[in-house]
Amino acid sequence: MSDLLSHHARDRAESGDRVPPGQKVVQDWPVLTYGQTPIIDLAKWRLRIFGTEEGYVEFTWEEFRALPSATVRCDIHCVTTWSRLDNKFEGVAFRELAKRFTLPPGTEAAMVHSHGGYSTNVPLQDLVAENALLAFKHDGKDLTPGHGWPLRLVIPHLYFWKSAKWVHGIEFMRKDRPGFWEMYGYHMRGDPWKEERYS
Ligand SMILES: Nc1nc2c(c(=O)[nH]1)N[C@H]1C(S)=C(S)[C@@H](COP(=O)(O)O)O[C@H]1N2
Ligand SMILES: [Mo]
Repeated sequence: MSDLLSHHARDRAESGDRVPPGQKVVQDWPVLTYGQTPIIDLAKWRLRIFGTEEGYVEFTWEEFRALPSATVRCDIHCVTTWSRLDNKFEGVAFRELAKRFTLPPGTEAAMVHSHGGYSTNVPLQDLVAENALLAFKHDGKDLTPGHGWPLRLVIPHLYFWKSAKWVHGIEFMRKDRPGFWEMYGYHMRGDPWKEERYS
């Protein structure tokens, strides 16, 4: 499935058709946050993975940063119609992280939890895509606090509200359920090429 997605992305890039319908390219990088930028202490920071066969798995910042990292070059598309081309994110691929726990059979989606209370649901098939990353750097520098430092999700093939900033938890779910914006009517998946903005 993910290979199919990336092939489609490549075909579109080659045809010069890189910007999804209804989007406009911006040169800067807007900060879009509902509420305040949380203040995070790395010494107390934990990434907690729950809903796995193990019960739950936890990483300190040092443990997380010791995992093999990956670089993803991608375009990002916000549902409020801006797109930013040619971003370079560095982090740990979700696929890589997922080698460290076992998902119960029939896991459909994950709820990604952020400091400050934001959450978003992401179908498992989108999390295991080759470009889905838990990112700590953008264009060679640590993320700024406004853009999600120390760690944010990046799922470039979905609208950017799915790319939760300040991630501290990933909860696996047998049955998908709506996160923060999804409860207000945003789409459960959010594919920009299909304009899955609202349900
Ligand atoms: N924790 C958290 N993550 C979030 C948001 C938020 O309000 N809180 N906003 C989302 C939305 S709507 C978008 S478009 C992107 C914006 O990311 P940026 O501020 O780095 O551009 O973050 C997403 N992740
Ligand atoms: Mo957004």
